[in-house]
Amino acid sequence: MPRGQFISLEGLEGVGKTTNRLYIESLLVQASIEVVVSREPGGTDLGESLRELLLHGRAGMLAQTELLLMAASRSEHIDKVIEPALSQGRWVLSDRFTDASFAYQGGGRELGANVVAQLHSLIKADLQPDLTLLLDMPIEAGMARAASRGKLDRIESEELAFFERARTAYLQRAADDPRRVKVIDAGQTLEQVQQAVSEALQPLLAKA
Ligand code: Z5A
Repeated sequence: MPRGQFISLEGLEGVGKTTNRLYIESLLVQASIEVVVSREPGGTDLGESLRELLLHGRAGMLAQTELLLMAASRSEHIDKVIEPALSQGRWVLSDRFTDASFAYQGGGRELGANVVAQLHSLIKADLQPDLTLLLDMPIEAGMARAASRGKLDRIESEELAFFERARTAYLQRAADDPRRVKVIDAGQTLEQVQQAVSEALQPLLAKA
């Protein structure tokens, strides 16, 4: 059985990840591809408990504690959900993966890319998605979209400079690996964004 394809969706607040996750899922289902849709932090029972702590726990968590908890969730997710699905020929669509730690903890929290990479090698999270869609738009515009959802969680409540550093780190990841990471202008109309998403998926769909 051929191994499944692994797609991750990334981007800052309000860029439309959930909206486009649903769209990608519908494209894959139309193509008769069996897909496991998941997310980080989360994706397993333990990962979802860690997510609760990470997003809604008390303020004052150390940056390195945040990184370690993200990594713990990721380790469980890879071992119990992603690898089994891919090896059974199913595709995996994950709402965020390793690039998010490079962006938010490496960039936003200023821990640096080397620390994130070292931790990933320690937990054997060197798995790379076959395709990463990075939805990108100016931070204030994304925040205005996200604000319409109501109360902000612990990370969403950070200052603007934090998100600027995270965005820079995301774009650096894309510049370092343009074959894998496709940057999509999320500030366009939803139809235009979906057109770009669909085009980025074509090389993978052609292999299915
Ligand atoms: N995190 C981390 O720090 N380190 C890590 O390693 C990992 C994660 C894995 C997870 O939150 C948090 O964890 C996240 C990073 C951190 N923290 N922050 N801050 P999440 O991923 O679950 O939550 P989110 O970032 O808020 O994602 P989301 O729920 O998918 O929201 P979204 O991207 O904003 O998507 P949306 O709800 O589809 O869109 C927002 C609104 O915009 C909505 O009303 C849409 O109808 C609208 N929309 C979407 N597209 C368009 C277009 N094109 N035009 C106009 N309006 C649009």
